[in-house]
Amino acid sequence: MTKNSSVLKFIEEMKSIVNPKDVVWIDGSEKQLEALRKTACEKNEIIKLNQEKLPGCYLRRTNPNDVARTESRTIICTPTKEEAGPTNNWWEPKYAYEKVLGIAKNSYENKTMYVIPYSMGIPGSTFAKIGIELTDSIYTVLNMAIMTRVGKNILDILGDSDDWVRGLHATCDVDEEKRYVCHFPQDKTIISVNSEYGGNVLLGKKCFALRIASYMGKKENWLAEHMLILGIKRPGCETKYVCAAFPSACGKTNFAMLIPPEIYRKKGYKVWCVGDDISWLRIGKDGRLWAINPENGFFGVAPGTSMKSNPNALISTQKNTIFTNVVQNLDDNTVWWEGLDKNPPENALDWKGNPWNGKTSSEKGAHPNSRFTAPTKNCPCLSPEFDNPEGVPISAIIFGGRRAHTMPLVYEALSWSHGVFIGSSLSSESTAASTGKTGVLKHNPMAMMPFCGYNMGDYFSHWIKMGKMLGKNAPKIFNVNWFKTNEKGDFIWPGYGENIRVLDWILDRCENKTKAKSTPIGYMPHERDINLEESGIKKEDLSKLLEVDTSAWLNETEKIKEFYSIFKEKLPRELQDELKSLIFRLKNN
Ligand code: OXD
Ligand code: MN
Repeated sequence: MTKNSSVLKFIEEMKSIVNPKDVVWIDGSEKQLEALRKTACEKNEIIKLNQEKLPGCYLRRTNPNDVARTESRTIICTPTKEEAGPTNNWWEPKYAYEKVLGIAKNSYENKTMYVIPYSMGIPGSTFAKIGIELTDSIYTVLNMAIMTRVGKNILDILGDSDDWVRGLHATCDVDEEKRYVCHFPQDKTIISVNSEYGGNVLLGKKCFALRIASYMGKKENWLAEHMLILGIKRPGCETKYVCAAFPSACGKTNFAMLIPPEIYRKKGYKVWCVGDDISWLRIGKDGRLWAINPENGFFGVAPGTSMKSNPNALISTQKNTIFTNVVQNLDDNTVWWEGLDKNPPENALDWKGNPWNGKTSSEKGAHPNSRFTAPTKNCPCLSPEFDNPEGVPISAIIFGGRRAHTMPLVYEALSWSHGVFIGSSLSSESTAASTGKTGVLKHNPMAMMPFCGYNMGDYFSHWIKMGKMLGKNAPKIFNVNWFKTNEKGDFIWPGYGENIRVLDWILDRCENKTKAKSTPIGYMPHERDINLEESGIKKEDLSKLLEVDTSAWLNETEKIKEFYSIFKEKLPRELQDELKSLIFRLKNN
């Protein structure tokens, strides 16, 4: 399929290590993909679902030890430890290559090597970058064919260039003790062994589009971020776009596909989804910040997705979708997960494939991190700009976490560097998207902690530098928190579609249509400026949501100080100054 010598050399090298029985190039054709689906069904790697109710849909059960990203075994392999920084696992590259290639050795024996040429972003556009993933897993091929733009045309665009990201995925024995996801940013190389779970093996996603791309962005003056992109059409205004960074499973997909409440819809509000997980941001010719979603599919968390919580996501999963680790309803060969509806199947198999009765079982049927891999094109609110190779201009950047206390519903940064400070001190209660305990408060700067491919102190400096380059064109930065709770532990803010009320204020601020209140933590809305019309939200609840508790905030600054200390001299002076100024403002309020 190609004469590109760097591609052929890489494949030969990897072949000599993993030792496949044959090599198949993925050309992107429906015919080839359909044949692969058939083979995977025959080998019981995937299960064909009811094709009348769920056309083109399949189910996959992964090994129960392999259900989430393994952060503790995700490694940045740079010549020095300092380049990887204090928040990443680090291995010296020579050691890493020997170790993981040693594990992968002969692991393709009697298996086919699939070569997947793919593009992150519209093939051939300024934003786009090319990768080639080698894998022994058809499930991985089928997922990559949804999540990225795959095919022969990518090799044509690549031509003779060796500017592409190398990827080797070896399923091996799915042994969790030998599972590693290694990144070599200098070599633009990713090697993943002993997993078959999405985030560990769909190498275009977190590995390339965030870890390797963040490193490229630093060198080339752009940003690769863990951010959704959405467009908001307000009556009488042109559509404006915002990016938002939330840690995994904090409702990013729901926010990206928000449906405004009826009263807003009647007025003419509409939200368009450009992306739900990753943004690549560049300074455009006009000096503004422009963003694309480099992916082509959604790899969304299934539990909790319903016609009520996110009809756009649910509709996106009704055709040509791969479900992973959800319940299989044996009566009609469809799927189910907790939170889909109040009618769990009685005659079913749980995510491990064991008999399961949703009416009587006390166990969950779907894994909390079970997923759907769905084409973006299925999304009813997909932005008409999704395929625009230039991307969309960004008016605001929003950070947010899952915080029961302290963080108000919304506040605005005083400046770009204050916004970088807010992003860098983002923290959230942990969820099931990665292995480890849930419900623990963790720092997660820009929601990038598990995804930054280099020293996070340098990453903060890069953000500061981007702000300087953007100058007066820099978008405003905001922080939101949908998850504040009352004394009983219940969420105060209803979230979901009602979040448009906060977006409305954010856009008013971006367009200089409303004044804000100055507080020690930043600009905040006057209560009258958050429209509660037909929301059922009480005024006193809004006051609680907009409260700034000085002593809780001073306590927060202590935690930030402690977190910052890990970056030592890499912490940019601007962020130290922002922390000092915040403490000063809180003490002198
Ligand atoms: C994801 C994640 O899968 O952030 O998007 O974990
Ligand atoms: Mn994510």
